[in-house]
Parts: sequence; structure tokens; C-alpha cells
Amino acid sequence: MNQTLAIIKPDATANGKAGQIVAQLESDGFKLTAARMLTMTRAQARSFYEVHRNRPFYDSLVAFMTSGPCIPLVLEAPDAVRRLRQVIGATDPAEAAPGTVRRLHAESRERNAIHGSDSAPNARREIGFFFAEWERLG
Ligand code: 3AN
Repeated sequence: MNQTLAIIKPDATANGKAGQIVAQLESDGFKLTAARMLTMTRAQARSFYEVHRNRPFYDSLVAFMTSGPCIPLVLEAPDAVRRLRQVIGATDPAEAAPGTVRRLHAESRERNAIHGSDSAPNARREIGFFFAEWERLG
């Protein structure tokens, strides 16, 4: 799988970090192949995070993800899914390795600056969630 999905989350767009994060991803070797900026509706956020619907943080996560604009990105690189997970770092910024996007920019486990697909099947689903085929192939 040479494509994956990232989302620059509402905390990062509100804090003026979006440009720095895109620059870091590009300098880490990812090619930006599609991007948009949107504020998710509750229905969209609930659906995107469907796998977490029984977790205690689900409602709070949906509220956060709908709180402002986010920037879904399709990123291309060899071994894109695994490499993006390395570059973004652990869910909790306190546990994220130095230099990772979350260590540099995240505020908390919830407000953690960026999403990255965690497997090739999820990357396929998540790219399809935000981008139509004509946008990805163009
Ligand atoms: P990751 O984004 O590192 O793959 P997931 O998939 O376990 O983490 O969680 C999805 C999102 O849910 C995280 N990016 C974060 O915003 C939020 N989240 C995960 N764990 C917690 C938690 N313990 N408390 C609050 N929010 C959480």
C-alpha cells in the first residue's frame, strides 16, 4: 500500500500548525496527492470513528473532531501506512518519540494534532471516506 490518509485535526488548524505539519510530512518523503479542508458534521465524525463507538472517549472525540476545520490528506510514499504511523508518533504525545508530529504539536491524547490510518484496509476505507475516485486519480 503506497497511499495512506492523514487528517490534520481541529486543534492543529486552530493553533496555526497546519503548514508546519504539511511541511514536515513532505520533508519526510510523503507526496501530497489530495487535500481538502472541512468541518466534519456529527454524522460524519461518528461514522469515521465507528470502530471506537463503545469506547469511553467516543462522544468527546466526536465533539472535538466537529469543533473546527480539519484537513484530510492523501499521502503517497513506499510503505506509506507504516511510515506515517512512525512520523506521527504514539497516541499520547507524552509517549510519542522526539521529533514526531504529536510530540511536537499535540496537546493531549484526544487533541493530538493528526490522524494516520493504522492499516492498509483502513487506509483504503478512510481515503474513500473523504475523497472520490476522480480526485485520487487526477
Ligand atoms: P491513534 O490515532 O493513535 O491510532 P486511536 O485510533 O486509538 O489512536 O484513537 C483514535 C483517536 O481517539 C485518537 N487520535 C485520539 O484523538 C482519541 N483517543 C484515543 N485514545 C483516547 C483516550 N484515552 N482519551 C481521549 N481520546 C482518545
